[in-house]
Amino acid sequence: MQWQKWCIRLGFTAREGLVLYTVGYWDNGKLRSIMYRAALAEMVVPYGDPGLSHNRQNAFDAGEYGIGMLANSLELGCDCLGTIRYFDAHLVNSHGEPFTVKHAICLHEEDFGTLWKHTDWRTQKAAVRRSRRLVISSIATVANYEYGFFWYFYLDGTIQFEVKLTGIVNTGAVYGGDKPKYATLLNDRLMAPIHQHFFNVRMDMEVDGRHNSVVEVHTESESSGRHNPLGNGFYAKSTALNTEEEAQQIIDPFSARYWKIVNPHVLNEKTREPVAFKLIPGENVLPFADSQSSLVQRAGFITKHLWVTPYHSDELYAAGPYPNQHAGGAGLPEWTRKNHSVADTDIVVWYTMGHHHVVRPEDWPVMPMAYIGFMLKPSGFFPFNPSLDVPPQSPLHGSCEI
Ligand SMILES: [Cu+2]
Repeated sequence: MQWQKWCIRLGFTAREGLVLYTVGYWDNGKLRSIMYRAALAEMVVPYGDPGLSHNRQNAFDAGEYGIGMLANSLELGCDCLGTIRYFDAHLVNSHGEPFTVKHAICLHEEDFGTLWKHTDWRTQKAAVRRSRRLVISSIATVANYEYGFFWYFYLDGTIQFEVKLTGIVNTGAVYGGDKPKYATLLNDRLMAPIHQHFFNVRMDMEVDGRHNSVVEVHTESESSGRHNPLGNGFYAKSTALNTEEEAQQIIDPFSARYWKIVNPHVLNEKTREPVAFKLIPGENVLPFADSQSSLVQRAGFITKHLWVTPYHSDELYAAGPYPNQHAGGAGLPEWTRKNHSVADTDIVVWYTMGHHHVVRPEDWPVMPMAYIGFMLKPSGFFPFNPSLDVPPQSPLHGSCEI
């Protein structure tokens, strides 16, 4: 499909649900590639109650259930508003029989506030443009929970992935009237255990071509001395992540860490720096389960937020192809053991994000939507703001451009 300057192919699989292929952006008459393939690669929901009936709860919602298998048929006017294009998903059940999930994918455009604005204080003249985004979404019901998977494409070249969490929290009975340590009381008979929702998204990157590298960027304070007389200095420091081991990273919000996917062979026409997209983490957390626990052994991908691997056609799922009752160690920890080079090659970027859920009484009996996600933003991919050419709106009164 094409929308504004975006060009994207859509797919849908039983295990991953939504799959995006060949994500590109029309730039001055040339279609520039950004990602070859992107999809949810695994999910796991560890619960924190060590009690008998809860200590084995850790569903791998993608690898065990299949997010695509559980997709809802979306309803116009309920799940999505406005001008909608729906896509059906054609899948095969466990008996090998084909079936169709009608309206499994919703495609629509929505207003997203102000794209950019400036008022010239000398002349009091203002220019303003509205932001719009293309939304590609699908919602799955995994037993008690609902997960919405939303890709957003913006006019300024930004890509966003967001998971929306709703549905009914997992609960247990309360015995003896004690205040539960590992759960939130919902009423005098019912509690909801503390838990986490981990998602891993696999992105086969292709920023302006197949061979890419990854760079870690964080900000440091300048040392004191004559070169920093007023002590105000700080700067962004870049470090190339050349191997799979170096590329195993966690977020660091206090140093404003992000990661750039660069193409060392294509330079920005203004800055002469390699073109890049940056991965900006959102909310995130690490697991609290013991590193030797069955859960962490089987879901090793949750111990790091960033993984980078050289492309391999059978490496699609972060916890390995068959996580159900697996002894552990499969997937990303196994593939990266040989510490391959990930510099200037066909790379796959895997991002793990964890939503931490200390249940609130207000999450009962049905949970208001919670959100977790990340952004991919052009960072030296364009020579300047690519949304300068967005036309002004036609307002009801007056003009958006005086
Ligand atoms: Cu939850």
